[in-house]
Amino acid sequence: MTDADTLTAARPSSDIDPFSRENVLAPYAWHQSLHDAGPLVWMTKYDVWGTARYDIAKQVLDDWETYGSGAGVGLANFHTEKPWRPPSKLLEADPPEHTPRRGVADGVMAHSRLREFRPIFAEQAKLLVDDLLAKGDIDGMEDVAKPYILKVFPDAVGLGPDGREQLLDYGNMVFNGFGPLNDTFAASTAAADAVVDYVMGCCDRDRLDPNGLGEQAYKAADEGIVSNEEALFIVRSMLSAGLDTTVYAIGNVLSCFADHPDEWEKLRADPSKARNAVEEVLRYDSPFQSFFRTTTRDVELAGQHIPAKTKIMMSLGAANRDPAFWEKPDVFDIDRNAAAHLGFGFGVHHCMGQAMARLELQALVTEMAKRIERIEITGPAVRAVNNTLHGFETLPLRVVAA
Ligand code: OVM
Repeated sequence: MTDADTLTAARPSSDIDPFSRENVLAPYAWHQSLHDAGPLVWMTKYDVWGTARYDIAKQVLDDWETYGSGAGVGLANFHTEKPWRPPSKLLEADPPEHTPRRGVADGVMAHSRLREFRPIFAEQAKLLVDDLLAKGDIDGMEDVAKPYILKVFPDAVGLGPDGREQLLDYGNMVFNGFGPLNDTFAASTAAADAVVDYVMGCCDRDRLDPNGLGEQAYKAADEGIVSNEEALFIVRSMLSAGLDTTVYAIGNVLSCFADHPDEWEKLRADPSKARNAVEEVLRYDSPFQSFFRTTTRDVELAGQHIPAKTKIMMSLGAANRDPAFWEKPDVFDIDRNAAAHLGFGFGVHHCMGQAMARLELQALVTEMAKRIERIEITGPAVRAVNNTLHGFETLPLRVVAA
């Protein structure tokens, strides 16, 4: 093909609204049509490009110079639209500004540093499973995901005990805010002022436990690696990204195993499979559904000419089931190698909290696998409505002791 051919190649387009209520509740059908429409598809509803393809999503994520984050990683284009909150100094920034901040955040959240949390999370998981087995009939969100994460993660960062449920309200807003400012977003901002005040207060150095992870970011500011304001924003990033994501992930873990009792049996037979089982859940039913980048220059991608300052949506949930990359993508199999999923993103912005998320999830899944024989769905599970996250609002379950 010559350049001229490429430039006149048909432009696949789609009128799918990835953020409509029906589509966030049930993404897999439209993922399929987006995938089938082409590698890169013009989304007429929002005037952005979109991809459901693993290779394209990864290529975009891997090239921060061409596909930047500074104009926002949601639908809003900061070149022309005002961000709804002051942008993240990690997520919504590019090198070189991003680099020292990310270095500090990586140091704080490094796996080597987090290992000390393993026995603490295991102990919390044990207490939680005691409680679940005493109850028998439970809600996967209210009784498992939320209490566990609201205990272990804010404890690790160094927050006080009061008001923590507001972290989930904040996250709900943040993740809706990566989509359009639609009814879903509006509904989540009802108590915005109080919730934002609470979260920003939590980022204050004086309020953080000196032994927690938040204080570590400020220590880097003492050393002059980042400014105090940047340290505060690193803590804000932890509190923005660290709660709802893992809460939704736990709900998806429970639903996957309730729906696939044979896979639960496999895990019970060898709880050391918890590690890969967690990755497979993140692939098969990704809590994190989509992110955007913005072109920093004119570029050719998948045969399309894309001008500078154009948004590209990467449907990570779809990429994680792309049949061109995964064998039998719609099969939930805890023995498959799921490590290459894009649920934590890829490239310079890949999830800074992934070691933490894995430790939290693995501790809980391991304890459950050792002590719970069966997880059964006992009533209608209700999916949550969120512009970016995919998970449950309610998940009625019965757990049966081994
Ligand atoms: C941040 C942030 C917020 C939400 C998600 C995220 C997935 C980062 O404030 O930096 O990464």
